[in-house]
Amino acid sequence: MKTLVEFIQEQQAHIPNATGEFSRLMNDIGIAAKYVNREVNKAGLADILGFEGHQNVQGEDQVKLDVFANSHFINALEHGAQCCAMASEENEELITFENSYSNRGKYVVAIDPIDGSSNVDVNVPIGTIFSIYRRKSESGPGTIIDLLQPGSQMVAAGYVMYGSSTIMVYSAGQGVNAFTYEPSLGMFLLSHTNLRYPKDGTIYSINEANYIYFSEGVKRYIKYCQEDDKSTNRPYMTRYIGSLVSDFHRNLIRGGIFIYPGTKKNPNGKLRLLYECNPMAYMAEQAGGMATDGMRRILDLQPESLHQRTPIFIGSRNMVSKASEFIENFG
Ligand code: P6P
Repeated sequence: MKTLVEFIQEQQAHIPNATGEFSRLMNDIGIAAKYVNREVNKAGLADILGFEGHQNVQGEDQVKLDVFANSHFINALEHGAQCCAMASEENEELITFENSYSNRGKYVVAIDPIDGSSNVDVNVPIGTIFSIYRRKSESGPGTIIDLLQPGSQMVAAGYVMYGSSTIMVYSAGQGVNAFTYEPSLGMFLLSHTNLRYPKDGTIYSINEANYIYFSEGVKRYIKYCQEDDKSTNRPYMTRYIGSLVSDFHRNLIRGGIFIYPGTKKNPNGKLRLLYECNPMAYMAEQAGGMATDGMRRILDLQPESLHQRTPIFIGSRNMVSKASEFIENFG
């Protein structure tokens, strides 16, 4: 079995002029994920449930696990000194570090420390989502410009899913690989190599409770998924966990499409570009899939602010293309 650390070292060997800084950054994320994993696994016991008593930038009650995870990832990256700034779902403003070591860091990280935290108290799998960019500023603390880069500039992205087992899935541009956590060893072990979407899938994931607020194109695509046509394996199956990492991971393994579209109430949808849609879109493309906002490639979108939202259609290439046709033809 190959550990995450060994795999990262091996990948570094393929990167010309690699100096080990990226490897160190990835290992820092892996260490923080172990701490979070331990807390998630005892969430029901450690009185970690219940709301922290104040709200995060999204106006949502902050669950203690959010706070715990956020602080661990920030501390790990600050002390690893490879990251000069961060954007986090839990922090309204850009996160920079006072210590001079971090300010020499070459990278910046956008992170959702616990995505789907409202699922914690019903034991539905939750996840951490992260994306890594090279800084653009020359020196000193990172700046917001370093974080507002299009996803096409990403150097790596990944997620940790705290589910029936804990798995870290990431890509640094050489395909997507997954590492399952072995708690008795305290290590992430390579369990899935070069994950690829099946070109076609038969699962569609969307919260149909919002049906009346969807555009005509989305409504017609949903009906297309439900039509009886054995030659195209329809009707498809609908699967929706309400935890992005879980819905994404299932579709990556089995094939499928996840859609969180804009609605009449929320034209830009719900999911955040920087630390939810961009990292997932990067991994989807690395796995042979596709990710658009219904019309444009997610990774081409130019972010204007840290917490901006975007509609997202992501998954098996042929399914996303078909959905985009409906959006194009019916709006
Ligand atoms: P809805 C969880 O709150 C989350 O941010 C994602 O993990 C998930 O895909 C989405 O929101 C679910 O949203 O509106 O369907 O409950």
